[in-house]
Amino acid sequence: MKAKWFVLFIVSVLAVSQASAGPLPNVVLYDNFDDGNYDGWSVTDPRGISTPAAPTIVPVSGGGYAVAANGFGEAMIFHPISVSSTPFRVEMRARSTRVTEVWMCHGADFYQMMDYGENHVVRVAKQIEGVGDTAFLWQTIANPHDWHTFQFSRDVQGWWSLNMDDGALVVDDFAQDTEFTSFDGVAFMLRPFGGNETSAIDWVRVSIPEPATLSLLAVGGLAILRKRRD
Ligand SMILES: [Ca+2]
Repeated sequence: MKAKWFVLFIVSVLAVSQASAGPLPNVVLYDNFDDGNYDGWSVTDPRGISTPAAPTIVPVSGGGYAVAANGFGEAMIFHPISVSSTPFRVEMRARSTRVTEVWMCHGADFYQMMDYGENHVVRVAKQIEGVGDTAFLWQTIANPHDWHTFQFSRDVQGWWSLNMDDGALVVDDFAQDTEFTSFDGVAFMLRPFGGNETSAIDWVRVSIPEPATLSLLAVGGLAILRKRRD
């Protein structure tokens, strides 16, 4: 019996660790901008078709500082990464008056994940050669101009899912796409509506999900448990 409970405990711990959205050991990029700068990022349009403005750093409630665009300007920053993986996860806390976007870049092409406050939706799309624009998701959200947390993920089979505000809105498997499996950068596009309106990103985290070994350990634990019950 002791062994049974021990195995149950291990399986439970593994299950919880698998479900956790907390810091992961395989984080590719994380920045919360609370040091008051965006060092490591450059004011660049990875498409090479515009000369974007630099975002400002603004203090935000509950989040220290955020990168933001005010007024009518369109601000953009880019951070290099080097990732080859089908599964990945992009998380951010963002606020949108018009739109805040995070891109997973493959050269000048990219996956585009948008807090699209102007249209009261979250949108995910793919752009190729600056003209192709394949939309995967157009999902209405509540309180579109407030701060929200977004988790966009793609699994090993290429299925995309959305989790907003820690499970308040979940859209599983809304598209299957593996057009890009290597990425050389992460970019933000921040577009406000004008005046004192602000579109901002408080933090971003790009990670590769836990390797399958933990899942295999959990499955192995269950198998041992089942065997002991026989
Ligand atoms: Ca922050």
